[in-house]
Amino acid sequence: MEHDVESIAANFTLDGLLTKAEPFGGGHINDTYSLTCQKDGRAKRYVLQRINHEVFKNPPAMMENIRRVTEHIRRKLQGTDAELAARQLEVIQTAGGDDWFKDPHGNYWRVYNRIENAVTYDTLESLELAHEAARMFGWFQRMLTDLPGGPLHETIVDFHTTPKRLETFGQVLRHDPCNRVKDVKAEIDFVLENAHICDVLLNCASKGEIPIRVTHNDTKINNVMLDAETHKGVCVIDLDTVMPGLSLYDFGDMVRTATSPADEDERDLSKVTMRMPMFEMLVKGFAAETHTFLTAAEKKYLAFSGKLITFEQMIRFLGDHLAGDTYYKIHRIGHNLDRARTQMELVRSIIAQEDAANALVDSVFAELS
Ligand code: GN1
Ligand code: MG
Repeated sequence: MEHDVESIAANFTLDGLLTKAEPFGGGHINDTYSLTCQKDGRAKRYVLQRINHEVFKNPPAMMENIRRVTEHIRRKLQGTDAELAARQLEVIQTAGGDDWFKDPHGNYWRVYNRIENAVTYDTLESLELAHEAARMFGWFQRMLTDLPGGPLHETIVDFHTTPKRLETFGQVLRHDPCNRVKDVKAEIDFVLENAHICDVLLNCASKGEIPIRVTHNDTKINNVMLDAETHKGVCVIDLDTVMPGLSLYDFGDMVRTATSPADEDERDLSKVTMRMPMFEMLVKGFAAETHTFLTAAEKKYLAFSGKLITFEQMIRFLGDHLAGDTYYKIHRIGHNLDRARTQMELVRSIIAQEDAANALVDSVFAELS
């Protein structure tokens, strides 16, 4: 292992004796380890992470957000569903009472409880799973509509400010540090052709039609944990980017990650498509939890948000490819380009089905009202 995980783990108030530490998970940003402790013949597991402080510039502020959000959710659930409350993420403190530990190299670390008997999926195969996963992200937003204590910290500034993403992309395009622009003309043309969609939601927000809410902002479908046996939603994880945002960003990233049967980096683009029945389940699941508080504009742009967030992700992956793969972890040469191409294909598929998707959204909300 790259880090001295055992001595780092020793700084946290773990319950029992640490017996195992191993790399865990497939996130693109942080380094994650699974920890197993033993106490009285019983195993207790934790998740240890090194926070990528190149990406998250202020880890203590991020951890303050996460503490506020997780405590609020747990407190609310304790009154209604104590069993579910016990299966939420909890920030494990250091012996000194901090939510993070800074090692001598300047790395920030944190520990969560491991959510047991729960599973995640990178792609979804059943309609029931899609409904439940989307309901959970809607539930998460609903749980946080009354978060006390003022706005959360912006853990990454302009994270979903798509016009800014486009601007950054334009800079790397002009600079072309790795001489890769010449090989991706078709992808660049696609970005330029669709650039006009970037500011649609922000224009609505500036007119007051779409409110700023507490949102998750990284609603990859594998950030929902479902009970391993019943497949009922348990909790939402990866709270690094929970901050002020638009509800539609969360819906959009679900469309991106749950409607296609293909992985995010699939090279066979014929497999990449927005499956309308999956989209329908996402709408129904999300709407079930949110229809009471979403505004008319939020409902209107639900289908659009899938296109926007997938397009934004394409810009981010393609930009990182052109920049020389400095942001996302890659596991092969051209990995970010593969990822960008999948996003492009998915945007195309969403565009081809846009009218049907909009009609479907309307009918789902009409039924609920
Ligand atoms: C990153 O680290 P991970 O896998 O949760 C990224 C998301 C992207 C995603 C694409 C902080 O998420 O915004 O949508 O990769 N997180 C950050 O797979 O940039
Ligand atoms: Mg993440």
